[in-house]
Amino acid sequence: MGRLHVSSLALLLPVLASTANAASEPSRPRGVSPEFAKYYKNPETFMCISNPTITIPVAHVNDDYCDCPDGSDEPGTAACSYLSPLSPPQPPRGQAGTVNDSLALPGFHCKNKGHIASYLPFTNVNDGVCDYEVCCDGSDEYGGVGGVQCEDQCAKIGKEWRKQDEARQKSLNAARQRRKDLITEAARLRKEVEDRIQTLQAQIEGQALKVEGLEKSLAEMERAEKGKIVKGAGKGGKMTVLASLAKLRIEELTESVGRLRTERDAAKRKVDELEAILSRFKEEYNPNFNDEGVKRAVKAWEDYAAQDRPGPSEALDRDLDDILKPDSESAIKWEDFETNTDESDIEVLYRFEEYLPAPVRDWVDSKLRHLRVVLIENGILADRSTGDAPESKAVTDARSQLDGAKRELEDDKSELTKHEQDLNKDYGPDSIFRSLKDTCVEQDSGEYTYEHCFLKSTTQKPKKGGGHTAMGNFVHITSVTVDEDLPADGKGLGSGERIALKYENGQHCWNGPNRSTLVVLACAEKDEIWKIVEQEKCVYRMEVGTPAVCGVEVQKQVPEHNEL
Ligand code: MAN
Repeated sequence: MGRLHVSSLALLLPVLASTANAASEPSRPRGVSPEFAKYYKNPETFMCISNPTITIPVAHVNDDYCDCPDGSDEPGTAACSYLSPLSPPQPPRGQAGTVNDSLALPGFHCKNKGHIASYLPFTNVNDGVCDYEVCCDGSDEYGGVGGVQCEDQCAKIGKEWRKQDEARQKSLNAARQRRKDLITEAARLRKEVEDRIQTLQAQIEGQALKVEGLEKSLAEMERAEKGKIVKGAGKGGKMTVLASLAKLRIEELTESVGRLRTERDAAKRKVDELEAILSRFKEEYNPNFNDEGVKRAVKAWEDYAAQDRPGPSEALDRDLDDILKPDSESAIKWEDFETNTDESDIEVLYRFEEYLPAPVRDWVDSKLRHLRVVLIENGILADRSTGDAPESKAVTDARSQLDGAKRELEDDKSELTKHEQDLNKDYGPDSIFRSLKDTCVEQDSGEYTYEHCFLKSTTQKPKKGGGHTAMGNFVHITSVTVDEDLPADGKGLGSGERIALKYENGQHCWNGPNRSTLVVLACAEKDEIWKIVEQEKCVYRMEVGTPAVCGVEVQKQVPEHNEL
């Protein structure tokens, strides 16, 4: 709002105490707030507030001459304004000032009826300018002879302010609700992590037992393997070769049987078709035509049809089906022959127990196995299961099962560590940033579009295209003290302690540091970037609005050692 400038002559005019704008409350001199009224009650004398030993006649209050060292005798003029702090006036203090040459009063009190009372710096009192922004009632100017008459605009200004305030309150309520939702969501996400931790812990317990069991069974299998006499040097004996040749041959034969069956079925369909034609021919020909050729043909067909020609039996077809089925139960289990088949033929000969009667053979076999293992384990017999000899499929399977189980166990353990660390991470007040994590907002500024992804990164994207520049990755939550005028739309930091997010180690700046960004947050109805400043080369600061910080009391951060 513009200020009304008037002749400076008015400033020279003496101002009478308790005259303008205070008619309804004669006991309170002009410019005195209810808070300080008690100091001005005595009808005879006035004691300077901070220096009560100094007393002056009441007539000297507001006489435009500064008598008290704390300026308290001039609450309604600018006479003591040289004592004034430059700006802004201090908020009302419960207790009057005690330092001698500083003002006892926070400023000139404007009653602003119909709006909100406030203090104006004494330097602005009776200066010929109506300071409606603070004093909407115009009481800051002496309206007497030669003074400036400022009309009371509180009704209009107050109405407008209330309208805006209502909108502000509405927006603030929406922001608060959004913050509540974010907190609920954050708690849900945290619970999810806690549940996952529980599941993983149980899973890890079970998995560890499984690994233990598999280790045991592998060890047992390997031990049993050592006892097998039929281990070869790994090159494979004749049995192996024979088995693989037989497998190949059988595969070829199976393929041929399949092909032949298909051909047979096709031929049969053809014969059936031809037989149908001839049969119809016999039914339909005219025997009265004495055509010898036709008669011979009919006779030949009758002879052919009279013969008994059995077709392929269903049982045979079923057998063929079984042979051709790749997973048929009756199929030979080649793996049984392919594994462990690296025995040498000589070794087969040495399995003499196979020549013994069954009961004796079993007994001898078990004793021999045990003896072999003992001899191997005591270094008397060479361990032929080691070296380049391939191990049995059973052992390979057991090993790969064990490896798989170990891998799963390790995966679960590292996921558990990740979640446990996450629970200890700082996600801000009420863990609210847990629900905003990775949420991104963008804003154009100059030749770039800037992006901020909460707790993740900041990025600079050239509007004309081209590569993006990383401006930092999230490091920690901190706080900063700010002191800025709040714009009319409320989209700014204001003053006080604010939560800030630090992003470091972005793309290296030529002839400079790695890019970094400090994102300072203030309350807003929705997440948005308000302002981006490159404070120094490649050191950025973003001002971001978010409901996440609405109503949050921020504690001032203890400065880090290197900042002292
Ligand atoms: C780019 C941008 C700027 C930065 C310069 C430094 O142009 O990242 O913000 O100042 O590089 O060379």
